[in-house]
Amino acid sequence: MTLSANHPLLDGRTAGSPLIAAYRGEKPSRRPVWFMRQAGRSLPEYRKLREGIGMLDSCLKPDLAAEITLQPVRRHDVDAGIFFSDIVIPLKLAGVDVDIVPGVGPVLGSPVRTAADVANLPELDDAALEPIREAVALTVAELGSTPLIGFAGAPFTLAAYMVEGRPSRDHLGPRTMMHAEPETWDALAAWAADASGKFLRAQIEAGASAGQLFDSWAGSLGLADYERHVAPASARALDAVRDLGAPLVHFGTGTSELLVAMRDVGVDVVGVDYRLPLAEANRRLGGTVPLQGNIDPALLSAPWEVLEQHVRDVVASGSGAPGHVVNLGHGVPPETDPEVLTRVVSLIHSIDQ
Ligand code: 1CP
Repeated sequence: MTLSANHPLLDGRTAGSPLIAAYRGEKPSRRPVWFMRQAGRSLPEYRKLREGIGMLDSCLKPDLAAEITLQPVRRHDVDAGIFFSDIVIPLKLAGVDVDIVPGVGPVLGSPVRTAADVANLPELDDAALEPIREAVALTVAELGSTPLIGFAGAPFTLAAYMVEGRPSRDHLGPRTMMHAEPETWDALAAWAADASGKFLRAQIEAGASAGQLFDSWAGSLGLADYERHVAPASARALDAVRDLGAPLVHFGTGTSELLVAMRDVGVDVVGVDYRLPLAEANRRLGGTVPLQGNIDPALLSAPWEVLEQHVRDVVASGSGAPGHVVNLGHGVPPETDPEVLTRVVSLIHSIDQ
């Protein structure tokens, strides 16, 4: 099935938007910007809505997820909404015992460590994705000509939580498994790819105009491991949505050495973290794809003059790429003053293209 005729990408709402034009390497009417984690704890209106409601519960209440997605778009004049959800939602909807513990992150009741654990993983039933489709439909009905970006976790980042059972720094569990038990690893990565692929497909079919695959922790891998044990599964997740024709973005942190391999899983746009100047990322990629990034989130709390110069440098560094969507080099820190984000958006829109 392809997109329905009344999808925002096909009915004239978002195809000409600055975000989609830049993602397609066309000249946008203004320089597009959005922020990873623009929804969430930096916004007082988010903290108020979330009072007394668990993170995963809030993702599964369609009216709440839609409202939280819309909050930063109304406030900041950003060029896209990012769907409010989490990379572990497809696990939860498949029936895996997972929760997001405040101050910690995703925690599994039983980590997935053996071939039997992997074989026992429940399949994600398409019908379980109904709350996601409903939330996306409510969101795009309000967004009008502003595109919604759907997302999913890449198999490595998801598997990192599944094997460790909780956030970890070095991701030793999954990195050991891919060498010690490659067949178990391949089966786990394929399971995660299929769950993420279905989650992303549900969002795009229901109205998202682009999709971003987050491989946040891929930077803990060397290039050989990435190419051999991870890239095929990431390509498999994206294979689930390619026929829909929505632009696809691939982002991870600490991935300066992986950018070419991350492009080669088959994406239209590469997200760059704050460590590598965009001009160097563009050189490594041979000028083949638009880039997204990469304001250092740490500078959001620096004096305005320092931040302004950094934003201008990022814009100048990205100007040689075939397209540039301004973003942060990772998510908005929760303690960020939201008025600073609004000011950054208006600065970016004011700089000549
Ligand atoms: O109660 C809260 O506010 C919990 C914080 C929170 C939020 C706001 C979590 C827990 N998830 C989310 C929403 C979320 N997660 C979004 C939508 C919001 C937006 O971007 O505006 C998205 C895109 C994600 C994706 C996500 N979840 C990633 C990839 C992006 C990234 O930041 O690298 C990852 C790694 C997760 C796992 C996760 N979920 C939550 C936390 C605190 C974490 C990270 C834990 C860790 O350090 O490993």
